Amino acid sequence: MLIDRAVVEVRSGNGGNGAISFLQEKNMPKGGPDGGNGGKGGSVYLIAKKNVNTLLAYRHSKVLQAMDGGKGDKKMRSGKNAEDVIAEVPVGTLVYQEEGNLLLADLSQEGQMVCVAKGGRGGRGNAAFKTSRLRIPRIAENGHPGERKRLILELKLVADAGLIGFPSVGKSTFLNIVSKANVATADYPFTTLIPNLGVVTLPDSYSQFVLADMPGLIEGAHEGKGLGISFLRHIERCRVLVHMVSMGGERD
Ligand SMILES: Nc1nc2c(ncn2[C@@H]2O[C@H](COP(=O)(O)OP(=O)(O)OP(=O)(O)O)[C@@H](O)[C@H]2O)c(=O)[nH]1
Ligand SMILES: [Mg+2]
Repeated sequence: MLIDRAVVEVRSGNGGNGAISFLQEKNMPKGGPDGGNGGKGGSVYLIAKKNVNTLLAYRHSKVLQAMDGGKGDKKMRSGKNAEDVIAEVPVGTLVYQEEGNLLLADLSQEGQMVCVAKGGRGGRGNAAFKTSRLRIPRIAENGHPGERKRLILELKLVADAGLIGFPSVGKSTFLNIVSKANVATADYPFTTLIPNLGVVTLPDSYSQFVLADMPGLIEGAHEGKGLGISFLRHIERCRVLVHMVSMGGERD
């Protein structure tokens, strides 16, 4: 199975409620309002990372959830802001909102980050409602709710050149020779199940480009034959396609 698509649910935290409280001290029995504000709910972010190669991690942990903000407290104490959740995805990940199939982000650069669920704002405590007219406010705000969304993550490799061709024509062998990649090669078809990347350094030793080795392509792939069309999305972003042809004669 190609790990290049995953469905995840993201949930940001609710904001904490504001507090209703009045200062009570021996020498000041009727102190003013001192209810603090609620803390912010945590947000969920996705960040593109070069060292992450697949969406495999999202096959198993399908929910990314941030915590709720803390409640406000007496003595003007604000609730704790919840920590954000920052999840790493491969460079080249497209992020869609499932509802409406809306493209939210195209994470094509290392370190690029997108907020996919914003944490709820904390509610204001009653101290914030004090005015010259309203000296004893008995009201506070509830925290704002967090968001919940289902996302579709889709990985398209970002490569300069892509190697395509029938199974077992030597695509992976070629990649291993021209780059430092060390991918499996064997004399049976469909040895390569997921695309592999290698960095090719040119003889001037300054210029480099990224070469992608693809699974074998057979006639009818666009109709689902062989490994089907699911990996073809990876070659859409290659600037050059190199079609390898075996010189060994007719295949059986
Ligand atoms: N005779 C000969 N054999 C080769 C050559 N290049 C690769 N091979 C052999 O051909 C077989 C298939 O090579 P791979 O590199 O795995 O081929 P591939 O195109 O990546 O195959 P899939 O991943 O299955 O699509 C291996 O046993 C290689 O050792 C070549 O130039 N000459
Ligand atoms: Mg191969």
